[in-house]
Amino acid sequence: MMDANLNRLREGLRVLEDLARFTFQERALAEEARAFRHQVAWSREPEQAECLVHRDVAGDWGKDYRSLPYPSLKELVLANSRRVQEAARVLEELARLTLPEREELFRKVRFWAYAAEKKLYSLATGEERRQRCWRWRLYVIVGSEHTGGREVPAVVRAAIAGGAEVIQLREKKLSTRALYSLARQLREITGEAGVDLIINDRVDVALAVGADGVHLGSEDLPLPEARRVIGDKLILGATAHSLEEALEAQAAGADYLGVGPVFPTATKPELKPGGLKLLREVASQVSLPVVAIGGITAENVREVLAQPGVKCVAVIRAVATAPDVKEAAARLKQAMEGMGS
Ligand code: TZP
Ligand code: MG
Repeated sequence: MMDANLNRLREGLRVLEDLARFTFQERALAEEARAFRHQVAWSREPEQAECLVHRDVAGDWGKDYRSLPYPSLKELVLANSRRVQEAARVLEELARLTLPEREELFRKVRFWAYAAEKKLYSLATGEERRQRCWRWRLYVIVGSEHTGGREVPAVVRAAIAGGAEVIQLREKKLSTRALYSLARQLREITGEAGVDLIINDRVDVALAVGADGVHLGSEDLPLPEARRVIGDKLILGATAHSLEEALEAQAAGADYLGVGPVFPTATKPELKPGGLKLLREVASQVSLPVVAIGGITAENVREVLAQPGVKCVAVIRAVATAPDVKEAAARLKQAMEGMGS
């Protein structure tokens, strides 16, 4: 029993260590796991010899147990955190029986693994959210001020039919109730189409309608507070008008960055465009998906996607105010073909 649980403990610690080291680049966590692994490894005589004497692989029916496949990295994290916690608990109990001087070490490992599980799980869910954003190509922003007089839901349906993979609802003047009710309609439409729905500015409305995420700027809730409110599942997008803002937003926990305005835009005339240079700078210095925004059209989208690391563009007017929304989205998508990979 002791031999089996020491093996289990070391193996589980090694998986957590390598996840921290290679997948998440969390040096401190990886080094803690490594230190514990060395402390619990009875690689020295006489303990290891004693363990080996009692090892009976052929006679252990447990070797035929199989676990289920992991649907994602999260399950890999959970399974191995629990492997460590369980093995540490068994060893702690055995130590109380036969080796009281070792009990404290196993207890320490167990509590370390509870905290490591939380940290690695949160890193794994973040990775999953960002992977989702990396798949976006055409991000269409809609709001009742920019629909050319049409209903927002109709514009959204047409944008999706034309190839938008993500819709952002951006309303600056609606009452909370009106915004909520519109957001609910969009949730239904986007949900049926398998398209992501992001709500601009309003964490509460995003949560209330079960949106996929929320997009925040410098005048909205600070990103760490927003993350605390929305939890692990929702995507957190942030606006960056400069490299400094982009780096800050990344450090503060954003999952993707809306970077712009790239070109001059009548939608936000007060903002000075950062040009393709800003995009290039940001995309080369952050590891998050970058969504280029501001004045993007089917005519200039290829220049935007020619910037290394830029795969997705966000537009308001080029799609939402076009005479034929579906055709405009499809034309943009077509112009994007072969770019941004
Ligand atoms: N943020 C930076 S530019 C912009 C926003 C919301 C407006 C983009 O609108 P358009 O019509 O695609 O130029
Ligand atoms: Mg805002």
